[in-house]
Amino acid sequence: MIKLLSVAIFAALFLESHQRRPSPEEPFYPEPEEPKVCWTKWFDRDNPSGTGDWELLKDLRKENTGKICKYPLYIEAITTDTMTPAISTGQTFYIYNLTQGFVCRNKDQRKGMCRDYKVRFRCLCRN
Ligand SMILES: *[C@@H]1O[C@H](CO)[C@@H](O)[C@H](O)[C@H]1NC(C)=O
Ligand SMILES: [Ca+2]
Repeated sequence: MIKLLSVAIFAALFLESHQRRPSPEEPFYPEPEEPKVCWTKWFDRDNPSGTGDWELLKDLRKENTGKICKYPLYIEAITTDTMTPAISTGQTFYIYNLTQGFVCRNKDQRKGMCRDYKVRFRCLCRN
């Protein structure tokens, strides 16, 4: 008898938990899905000793298969020695954008050569 009663109670609880519907007192909130962003590692494939420092996205992709997402959200370039942001060095850049990557040509500088830069990209994180 007690066993039967416990089975009945269990069944009642089971049904209750499976029949629950959102109600004004207890609204249903879906899990928030905020896309998280991640950085790639730093890439430094070239030195400025030739015509300049060439960190083109297409070359970086070729040399680091699968390491850079298809649609980067942001590119960041800094010097390899002092980690100075590229925009704070006063140097002139031939290319610095998301679609092509980063290039500093020596001939575009007012004096001296390009500094050595490294770049990284911001991507949506992979789950
Ligand atoms: C990236 O930079 C290159 C060189 O300045 C330019 O030709 C190209 O249009 C730029 N792309 C974007 C999306 O700004
Ligand atoms: Ca470099």
